[in-house]
Parts: sequence; C-alpha cells; structure tokens
Amino acid sequence: MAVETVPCTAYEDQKPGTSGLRKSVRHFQQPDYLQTFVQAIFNAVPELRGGLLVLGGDGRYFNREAIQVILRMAAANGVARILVGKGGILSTPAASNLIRKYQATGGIILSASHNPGGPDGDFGIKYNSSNGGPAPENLTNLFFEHASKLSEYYITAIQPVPLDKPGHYEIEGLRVEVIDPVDDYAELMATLFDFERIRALLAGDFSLRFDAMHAVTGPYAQRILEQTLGAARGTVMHFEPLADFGGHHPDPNQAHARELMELLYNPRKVDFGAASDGDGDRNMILGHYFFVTPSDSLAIIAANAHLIPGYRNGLKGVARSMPTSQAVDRVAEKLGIACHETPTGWKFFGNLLDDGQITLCGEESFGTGSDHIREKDGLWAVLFWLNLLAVRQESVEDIVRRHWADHGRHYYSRHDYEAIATPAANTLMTHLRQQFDELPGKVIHGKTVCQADDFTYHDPVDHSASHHQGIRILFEDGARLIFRLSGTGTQGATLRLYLEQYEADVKNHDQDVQAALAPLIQIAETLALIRTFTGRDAPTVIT
Ligand code: G16
Repeated sequence: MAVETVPCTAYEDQKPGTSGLRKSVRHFQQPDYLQTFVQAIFNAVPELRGGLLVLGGDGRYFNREAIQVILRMAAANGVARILVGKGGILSTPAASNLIRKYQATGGIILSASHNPGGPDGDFGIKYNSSNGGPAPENLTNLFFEHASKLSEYYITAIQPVPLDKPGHYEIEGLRVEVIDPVDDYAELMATLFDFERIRALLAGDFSLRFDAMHAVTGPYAQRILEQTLGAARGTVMHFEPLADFGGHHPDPNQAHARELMELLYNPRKVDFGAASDGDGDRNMILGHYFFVTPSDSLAIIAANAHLIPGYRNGLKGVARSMPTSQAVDRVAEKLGIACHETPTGWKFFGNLLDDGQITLCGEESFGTGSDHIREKDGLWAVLFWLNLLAVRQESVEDIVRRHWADHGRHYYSRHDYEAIATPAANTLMTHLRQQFDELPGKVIHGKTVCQADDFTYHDPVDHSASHHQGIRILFEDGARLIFRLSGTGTQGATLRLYLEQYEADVKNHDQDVQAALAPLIQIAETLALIRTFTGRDAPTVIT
C-alpha cells in the first residue's frame, strides 16, 4: 500500500471540550485541520492498528468529505476493519451500540450535536472508546498533546468508498463495511421495551408527533415508530437528514422545535410530542399543552423503571450532572439506591456505568440514558415514555403531576447568554469566586446562602479529580444557583445560569416557572452582575 507521509504544522487549539472537538466548518476547512486531529487520535490509541473502528456522523455539511479522509487515514494507519453507516450516517447512540456489540476498538463520530450546520455552521469530531462511551478526560488530553506537537500525518491515495451502497470493500488491506445505520439499534430497542404494548397504544386513538429536525434520527424514528410500531405515516416530521438541517437549529427545546411546539400547544389534541437533536442523543418530551423538563423526565423514568421490561429487575443506582435538578435524588432516596452527582458531560457517567454502580443517568441539557449503551439516547427516552404511557394509560401531564404530588416539584430553568466576550465571561466567574468566603450565612433578597463553591468531582471508580466544574450557590431551603461556561459553544463564551427552587406543597405546583424562579433570578443578577459584565438585558435562550 502506498502510504503518503504528509508534513504538517500542528494546531494549538485542538483541545476537546465537553463533547469532542467542535469548531466552525470554516475552521475545520483550514489546511490539514481535520487530518491533524485524526492523526492525534491514531497516535494516542495505538490499539487501532489492526483493530475495528466504527465510523459515522450526523449527516451535516462536511460529513461525507471527512469520512473519506478518515477512511484513507485509517488505511494508512493500519486499521484492519471499519464499520461505516450507509451515507455516512450513524446517530451517536447507534455508534455507541455498534462499538459495544461488535467489540470495536473505538469509534469516530462526526457531529457538532445541536449546533447549526451548513457551510457557515459548525462541525465536530469525537472519539468513543471500546466501552462505547465518549473518551474520558485523560484520553482527550492525550489527543490534545499529540495534536499540539504533530509534524506529519499518514494517508493513502485510495478511491472514495461508495458510501451509499451497503456492502464490503477491501481496500489495500482495510476491510470497509458499509452497513445499514438503523438495523442494530432497532434490534436493541426491541429488547428493552414492550413493543406489543406500544403498538396497541398507537393502534388506538393516541396521537403523537416526533420531530427529527432534519437531523440524524429521521431514518431511525421512521423505522421504529412508523414501520415497526405502526404510528401513522407522517408521524415523524422533518425526517430527511439535511446537510444544513433545513437552515434550522437542531436543538430539541422549546425555542428551536417551534413547529412541534405549535402542534402540541393547540386545541387539536396531540397526546405526545418528542424531538431529538443533530446526532440523536438528546430528547425533548411534550404532552398536550405540557413540557416535561429533562430533569423531571429523568426522575420520572427512574421512578417508573420497574414498569418497563428492560428495567424490571430494578435500578442499581442513578446519576445526574451537577446542574441537573435534584428531582431524581428524591426518587433515589425513596428507592433506597445511590444517586451520584457528576460534572456536565456524558463522559463522566462512563465509569459508573462500566462499574455497575448505576443503571440510569441524565442531564438537564435534554439528555437521558441507561446502561444499554454509553451515550445519552434520544429515541430510547421517547420509547421509554411511550412504553410508560401504554402501561399507565394516563396523559403525560397526569403522570408528571402525580410525580410532583408524590415527590414535590423542582421548579427549574436554564438561562443561556450565548456568544458573549470570553474575557467578560471569565471576569464574571472570577467576581463570583471572590465572594465565596463572605456568602455563607448571608441573606440576599430574603434567602440565606448556606454554601458557595466551585464544584469538584472525585470519581469513585478511577479516583481522578475534576476541578472547576461550575460555581454553586446553595441556599438553606434547598434552592440552587449554578453558573457555568459552556464547553460546546464555538463563538466567544456561553454563560449558563441554572436555577432551581423546590416546592413540596402540591397547592403551589401550578405557578409559572419563571415567576416561581423570579427571586432566584434577582439574586443571580445581584451576585453576578450579569447585565454589567455581559452587556445583555436578557438571556439568549431560556429552557
Ligand atoms: C454535550 C455533552 C453533554 C452536555 C452538553 C452541554 O451534549 O455530551 O453532556 O450536557 O453538551 O454541555 P455544555 O453545557 O458544556 O455546553 P451534546 O448533545 O452537545 O453532545
């Protein structure tokens, strides 16, 4: 095989963030930018030589070109076999499943998740390890180290692989298998959920809509919801994966899934609505005129897991990211199981899942999942809810309200200030840190602070410590204010403010969320001077 050694200049900015390396498409199109990071992966994971690699992406602009480059580099770096999704498509959860099922050395997933696509949008690349989960921090640090000192990469001159034709191709010692991206994933879902019962629900007068947001879940949702479970044709909206997501923002939340929101907030009754993101790992759950916060969804999934075939034997434990509301903690307490608090980023759940300490985990950022794979899983959450609705024969709203009545309600919201100047964001965080010593015991707008700190996570499995994972201001009544800078944005900095207020009394469960959180919003402004530092009067997005 003719391997070409290409001299290159290292890039200094290839440090992966919360979930892989995410930059604008234009940034990725700089000479050898993609190649440098891919070579860093091959250098950091020598087991890929002679190994099996899973490869696919969310179909966004630059996906196909990147896949051909990676195939050529994989051949040059001695990879023995590659499974690649037809059309270059693989959702993140499907890739995680393939890695586990076929005992691959790892996988490369091309996605910038919920970030917009197209030539002016974003692109991303992440590596998942042999457990199917996102590379842990020590490995992403190693990628960065290799990338920063790289002086050459290796590539072959093979012809482009026909990605649209399933089949096997032998290329200079590398076996490329173009596979159906949905088959294995659909098979896995059928082992976890009661498809018969869901089919019966959908055969009645129950109506649902799923918004694939012109991203990767279209083919998965059509196969599972429409073709397998019998949902009406057209149930899946925006089903065709498009390179620019139809010009939309593939982020399944109230702000970006507008059309779906309008269908659910409409007198013409739709019982259940759901959406997923660019790479299919996020989910939004809606009832008729009703939004389920991701934190509540996690808690309800945990409280009802015994009703679902795949989880009938009970839960080993649960975990949530630190900013996620404490609703699931209450469920864990009642169930007598452990509840772990990890930093933001799915990679932090990996050790707990691998070690058998938890069965379910989730994040406020519309991510929920279980030990069936090592990624969050959008369609899994949707199927869980459908199975639950089929068993309980109640509406989404009734299920959530009953849960609040039993456990209390955690009013919760996230305010994002996107694309603010990075120095201003850092000054704001420093300003908060400087108040840590004086805050405990202080009464601000009628609420008493009991603790103020920077969250540090001590991994109970590998005993590593992750510092500076978000500023926490905790109040005596259980309320929390969390401040973090996002690790997934590509322009300037994004400040995330997470607000949580617990309300035990069912008589107070009908308040408007922002109104219920108004005192905390005021305290946040007083402590962080958000307007002064960011120059913004209001958040860019409220979820
Ligand atoms: C990624 C991570 C999640 C994280 C989210 C937001 O999700 O996998 O764990 O919660 O980003 O992170 P941040 O607050 O740092 O922007 P995804 O769906 O973008 O891969």
